[in-house]
Amino acid sequence: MKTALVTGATSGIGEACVRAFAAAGWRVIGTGRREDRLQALCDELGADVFHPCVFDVRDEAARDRALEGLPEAFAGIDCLVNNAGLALGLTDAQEADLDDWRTMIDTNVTALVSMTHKLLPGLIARKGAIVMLSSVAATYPYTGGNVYGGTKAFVRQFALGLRSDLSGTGVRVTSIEPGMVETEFTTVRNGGDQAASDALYAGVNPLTGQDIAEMVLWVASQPPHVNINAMEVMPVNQSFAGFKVARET
Ligand code: NDP
Ligand code: 8X3
Repeated sequence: MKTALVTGATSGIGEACVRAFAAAGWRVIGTGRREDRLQALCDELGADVFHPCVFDVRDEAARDRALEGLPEAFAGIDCLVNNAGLALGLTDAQEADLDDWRTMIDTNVTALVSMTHKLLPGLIARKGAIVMLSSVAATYPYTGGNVYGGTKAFVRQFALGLRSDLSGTGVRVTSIEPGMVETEFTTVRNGGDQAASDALYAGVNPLTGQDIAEMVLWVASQPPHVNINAMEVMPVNQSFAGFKVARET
């Protein structure tokens, strides 16, 4: 029985990954700050299948305590799903809140790098897999995407760079790059404004957390000689817009 660690398991894509991996016969460690949600997953899936780890990914000491306290059955991690992340705000850079930028960088970049570094020795020993949640925002800039897009471009490039470094170890690394997935993402981005989230997704038939979770599971379930480097995915109703042009007259 293999074990996956999914960061950001309290909601959206991460929560769906927990269910998908558990249904496929994996043990799953789920992390997040909202203990009640992790406990609910544990109640649903059973303590022999799901182990909750409550910590803020930016708090390395809390993370290390949680990892050191893993039950023996969950201690060997075969797949790290680096999913925890967020966007804050959609304002132009010149009006953005620097603290929001710091929070995105600390969560989406610094914590993800640190978690990866922490688990790499074990993943190498077990010839495991790392799946990173990047975004279409890594490749396609949009107004107000500034630092969020920058963090996701980092995630994509970090994943590809890891592939290079880990050559010969048997460890597989993948960057998953979704477009619009209806989760709590847009509510969080808009400071808790559920109506803004509902308006964005209305009539779009967006991707679901489960759509992405099935891709993550598929990537992690490939035969050992197959590495999916990157996967970009959008809802059919989302596509590309043209360049914007500012006119001086
Ligand atoms: P949600 O807001 O639904 O879920 C985000 C998850 O990240 C939650 O479980 C949250 O847990 C966790 N998280 C955020 N900050 C922290 C923190 N400081 N410490 C611990 N956990 C944290 O969003 P999604 O499921 O949509 O997002 C998951 C990932 O997918 C993100 O990296 C996002 O950038 C990416 N993505 C999302 C897309 C979308 O359209 N939804 C598209 C492309 C990529 P808690 O609050 O309990 O700590
Ligand atoms: C989330 C998708 O298009 O809002 O990464 O940036 S988008």
